[in-house]
Amino acid sequence: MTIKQDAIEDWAAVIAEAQFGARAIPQLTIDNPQIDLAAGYAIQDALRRCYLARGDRLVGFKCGLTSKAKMIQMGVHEPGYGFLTSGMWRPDGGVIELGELIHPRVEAEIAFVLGDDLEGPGCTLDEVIAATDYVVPALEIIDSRYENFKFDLPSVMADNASSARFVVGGRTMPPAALDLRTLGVVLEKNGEIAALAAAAAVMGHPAAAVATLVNHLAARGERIAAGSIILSGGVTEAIAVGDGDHLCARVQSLGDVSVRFA
Ligand code: OOG
Ligand code: MG
Repeated sequence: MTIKQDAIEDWAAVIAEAQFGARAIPQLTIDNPQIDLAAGYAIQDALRRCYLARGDRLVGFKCGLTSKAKMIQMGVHEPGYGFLTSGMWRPDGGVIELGELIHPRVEAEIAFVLGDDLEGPGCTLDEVIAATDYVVPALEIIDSRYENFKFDLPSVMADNASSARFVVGGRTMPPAALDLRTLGVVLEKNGEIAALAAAAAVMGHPAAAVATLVNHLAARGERIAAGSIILSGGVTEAIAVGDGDHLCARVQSLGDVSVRFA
């Protein structure tokens, strides 16, 4: 069944309103079961145009649902991808405004910043490492616009893979200087350990997740430009947060990144 572009634009407007207004909406596919994964990404593309029309800049991309812990937590067993804009970026050690979000959760991730363009198809882990200027610790604040944080893959991709805010911090390091698989990650909430993992939790190697993103974009006629930031996906389950909570990710060899919620 072909879905008309008008319908894609209408659904993107519904998602945009939920995102900018921080209002939960029913999962898109409940009333619109015809929305398949291709339509979900078409809605995400239309949503991206809404962001850019508001003056946001595209600063990079994200991989999501790339670790077993995340897949089990969300009940979705395939990775997905989203875009990151300048307006989603927050400073390390800063405050995240809860009034702008619905029911945020925090993920510890390894971020890649590209020194060279990356283009698929057939992009490999080694090509990702060669094109990466540096890796750096990141916290992603996800905030599904769907009621009860419940979704299937098409509806969450329409919602830009739950992207809301992200923070990078700690130290930058060239990836060739590290074994990214055995990199230890500790996620703390209010000074206590909330979750732990090694970065291999993400597809065996976080650069492998980035390669799948590059190949996903290639199939859509897009490449990733040098200078882009890429989140490779939460290494553990996401942690729900509320007023006053302080979240910190400590990453082996790469230092800390933290935020507070208010
Ligand atoms: C979808 C986004 C998942 C990650 O790092 O796994 C994600 C969600 O769980 O809401 O960003
Ligand atoms: Mg994430």
